[in-house]
Parts: sequence; structure tokens; C-alpha cells
Amino acid sequence: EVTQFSEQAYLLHGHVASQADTILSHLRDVIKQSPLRQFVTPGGGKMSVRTSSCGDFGWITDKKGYRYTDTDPITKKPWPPMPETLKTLAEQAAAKCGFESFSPNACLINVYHPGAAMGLHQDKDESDFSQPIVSFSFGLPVTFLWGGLKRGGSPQKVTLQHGDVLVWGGPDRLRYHGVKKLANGQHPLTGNVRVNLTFRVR
Ligand code: MD5
Ligand code: FE
Repeated sequence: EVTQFSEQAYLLHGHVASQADTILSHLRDVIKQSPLRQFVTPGGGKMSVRTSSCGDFGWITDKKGYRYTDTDPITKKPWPPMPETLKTLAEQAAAKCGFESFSPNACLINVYHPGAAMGLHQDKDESDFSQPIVSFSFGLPVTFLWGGLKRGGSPQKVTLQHGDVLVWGGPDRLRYHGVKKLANGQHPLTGNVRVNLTFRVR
């Protein structure tokens, strides 16, 4: 089942639920090599989500700003490779929504514990906004906030559940979005967390 929010914004309900076990085991392998960490934003605040990356590039933030790097600032080594299965699944989801030539080179891994949230923001640290973003959600459900192209106004609320996939491109690529504070809960595959992957072209 597909919900189309807008011209080029889609929610594929439960699309990767049947592959969750495989995907999560790849992620465990990645975070053994590049551990989850809480980044500090340029403003000095510690992010509530725990983050790592895989692929040719990883997204980071520190006092100097938001950017992509080819090495993990903790390990000083290249980010772990993006597991081929994950890359293929992201490309297939994008193709389903009309983005036939999507080939992500960065996968951001965000782990939300109860109380973690992400304020309204735009994903604009990439160089080519004609490339879509594909997101996979696992574990606990969360309320996703879907805003406009400018700050202000009240965003629409959408529940993202285990196995859900978002594909966001074209004019919708630069919408403000965020997630509400994660509520306590337990999920059979992830325990008390939500895992979100975003596949991007840096
Ligand atoms: C999440 N993660 O559910 C979201 C899913 C992030 C982030 O926002 O930056 O890690 S990403 C959904 C998304 C991507 C690109 C554009 C838009 C939404 N949008 O315009 O609404 O944890
Ligand atoms: Fe985002």
C-alpha cells in the first residue's frame, strides 16, 4: 500500500518489514565498526539521537558545522561499506516511485531511544537536490512531522511504523520535517528503540 502525500513524496507501508531481520543484522555489523555516537551541533547542543553511517560518505556535525566526510571522526577510518542488500533495497524503493537512476553513496543510521526527537529541519547538506532521499524505519513507531518549504505553519502528522519506507524527491525534497519525541515501548526486533536509515546521494 502506497500513500502519496504530495507530487513526489511517498510512504510505502511495511515495504521492508519482511527484510527487517537481515537489514538489522547488517546494521549491527556496521555499528561494530563505526559505533553509534551523539553528535554536538554547531550551536553546542548534544543531539538526542545516536548516529553512525555507512557508504562512501557519512554525515557528521560538530562545532564547525554539518557536513559529509569520507572518514569516521571517531575511528579515523573510512566509514564501513554500505551493505549491497541495503543499497539494492533503497534503489528498488526509489524506482517504484519513479526515481530510476538513484544510486546512494551515503546511509545515515539514526537510533532513537525513548525521549529522543528530531526538530524540524531541511536535509540540505547534499549537493544535488534532484536526487531523492529514501528512508527506512524499524522498531518503535513515531510521529513524523511533515511541513512545508518554509519554516512556520503547522506540520502534518504521520505515523511511521516498523518496515515503512519514505521516498522524497523533486519539489518535496526540501520540505521541513522532523520527528516527535519517541514514546516508551518494546518491539520484538529492536527492543526499546526506533531505527531510521536515510539513503542519500551526498
Ligand atoms: C526520520 N530522518 O524519520 C527522518 C526520516 C533525518 C531524518 O529526517 O534527517 O535523518 S527522513 C524523511 C525525509 C527526508 C527528506 C525530506 C523529507 C523527509 N521531507 O521533505 O519531508 O527519522
Ligand atoms: Fe531529515
